[in-house]
Amino acid sequence: MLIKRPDDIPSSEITPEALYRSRRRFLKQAAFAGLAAASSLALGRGQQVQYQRGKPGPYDTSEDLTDYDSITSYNNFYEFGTAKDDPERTAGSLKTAPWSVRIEGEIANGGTYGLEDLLKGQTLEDRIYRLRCVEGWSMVIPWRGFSMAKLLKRFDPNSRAKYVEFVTLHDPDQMPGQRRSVLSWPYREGLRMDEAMHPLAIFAVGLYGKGLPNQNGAPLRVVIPWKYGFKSAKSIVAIRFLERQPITAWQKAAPDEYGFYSNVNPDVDHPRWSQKTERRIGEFFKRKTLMFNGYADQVAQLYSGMDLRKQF
Ligand SMILES: Nc1nc2c(c(=O)[nH]1)N[C@H]1C(S)=C(S)[C@@H](COP(=O)(O)O)O[C@H]1N2
Ligand SMILES: [Mo]
Repeated sequence: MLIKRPDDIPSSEITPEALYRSRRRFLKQAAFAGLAAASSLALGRGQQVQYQRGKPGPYDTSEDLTDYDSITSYNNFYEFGTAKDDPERTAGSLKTAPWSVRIEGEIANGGTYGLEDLLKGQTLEDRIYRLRCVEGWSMVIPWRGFSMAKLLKRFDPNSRAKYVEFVTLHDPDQMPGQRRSVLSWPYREGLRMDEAMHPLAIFAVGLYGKGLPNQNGAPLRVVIPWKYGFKSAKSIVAIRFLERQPITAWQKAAPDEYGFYSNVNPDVDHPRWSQKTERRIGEFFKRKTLMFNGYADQVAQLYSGMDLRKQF
């Protein structure tokens, strides 16, 4: 199906969500009726985004996509400010080419690799995943990316490599939010090796069939759909293979609130709010949050025998 930018209403007028939703529905019907080509239907700011949704793959959700405008204007990327619309406004200062990534730690082939080199031999795929932010909202995003396992294996991790750490760029000139110590910079995240090797884990280089906007973590970001959104480190410049579990930026900031695992789990409340429900961006009514963000059939076995209340 052809998906158009549904939103030709200025954001200042979006507040009545029901109106917004009925407009979306209208656009879908219009697309169905073959009227979508009429460019008058897509008047909003920025360019028009067309996206051909393919036959769903084994890991794709069939849920409606969150519209492009929301995915690219409602962001968490504290390096560019803490308000949701800061990254879209200010992430233009990030220079994403040339880009290189340091690969280090418990591996045979460490070194600094250019992004083109890392992409060599990888198959780019579109994956439609849910993203659940720990703050209680969610989106459905058509990522363009490639297998994390396939890239990691290329570096030949040795038997001591039990964890992998991802490090975001640290450069306050390009990332003005780093002049304030809201978090300990650079942003760091990590996974246990078997989690990183899971087929659902990807590196993204695009969304909606196009390149990744800076505010979404260009040119390379992590996507782990069964964990809270903050596990998905943006604009990464290092991948480190470690024997010991690393300490993530959020654990360092608030160890009682953010654990290393951070699996989406409706039964483990955040100390300051419930995680039982979520608001899908673009929808009015709340939804129930699903165990492992709806990916339990695929990932629950990674955690068998663990007490997920203690290892949250
Ligand atoms: N470097 C970095 N990565 C980050 C963040 C951040 O502040 N800095 N925010 C995280 C959080 S809290 C979420 S919910 C997702 C949001 O991704 P999106 O803006 O592409 O939806 O990015 C994650 N990755
Ligand atoms: Mo988040």
